[in-house]
Amino acid sequence: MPKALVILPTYMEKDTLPTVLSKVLSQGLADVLVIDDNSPDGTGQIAGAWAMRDPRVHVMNRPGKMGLGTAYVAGFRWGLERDYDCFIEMDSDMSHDPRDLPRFIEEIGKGADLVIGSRYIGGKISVVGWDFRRLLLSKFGNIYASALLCSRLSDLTSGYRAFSRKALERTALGEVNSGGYAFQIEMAYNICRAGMKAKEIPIVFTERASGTSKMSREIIKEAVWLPWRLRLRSIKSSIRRVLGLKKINKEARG
Ligand SMILES: Nc1nc2c(ncn2[C@@H]2O[C@H](COP(=O)(O)OP(=O)(O)OP(=O)(O)O)[C@@H](O)[C@H]2O)c(=O)[nH]1
Ligand SMILES: [Mg+2]
Repeated sequence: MPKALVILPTYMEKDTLPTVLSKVLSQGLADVLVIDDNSPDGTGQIAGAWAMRDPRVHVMNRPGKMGLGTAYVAGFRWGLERDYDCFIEMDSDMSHDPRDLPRFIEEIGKGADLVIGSRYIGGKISVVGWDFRRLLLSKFGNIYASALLCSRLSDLTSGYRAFSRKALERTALGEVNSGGYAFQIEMAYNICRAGMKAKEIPIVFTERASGTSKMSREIIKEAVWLPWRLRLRSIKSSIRRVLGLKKINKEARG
């Protein structure tokens, strides 16, 4: 079984983090890295106290709110420097069910490079507690991004997912600079474009019971522009490749 690390980014999650930690750890399948951005509600201290009494828990404290994307990149780098083979992203607000963990780890063990926990497999919607507006935003966002990026994945923005070590080693993490949902789209796109194996498994997403969402207008705007930015980037790299080939051919002839 691959050695797994669950990465939990936290900002103001003091009410839910203890439950998430105990449910994840009770599975006995993974270590945990909490990445806290100096939450004013003391979430970082809760995580720190937990790490003192359980060697499977690690904490990275950052000086201020720096965004979900950079938190995950920092977590991936931390895990890559150690001997983990499976890196799992999970929200710390109990929206993602820790009982799904074995399925993610199993798929990575079977050779997948990216396993996405999808809320929309087979045209179904597996979300509990969202109002119609929020559902529409998520569903439309996925249709929009998939269409522009020609992706067959049903849930590009899902934040419950697992990566293989290979997937992260082959991704230029320094070039991934999205903050919110766009980060999830960008990572999935990079991995699929590199020809690595992506798989979706069904999950049920449950709206957070306490705390507040960090979703903002900026995060939505970033996700709207990202597919265009990615398309442009791939066109540029194709042009560079063609020009490079032409130059090599010319040099070979001359
Ligand atoms: N370290 C860190 N964690 C963050 C940051 N922004 C969000 N998070 C965490 O990332 C996870 C997802 O954020 P949420 O606010 O739940 O966003 P969401 O799940 O997309 O939105 P909701 O469905 O409204 O909950 C949660 O565990 C947050 O605490 C950040 O800037 N830094
Ligand atoms: Mg959430």
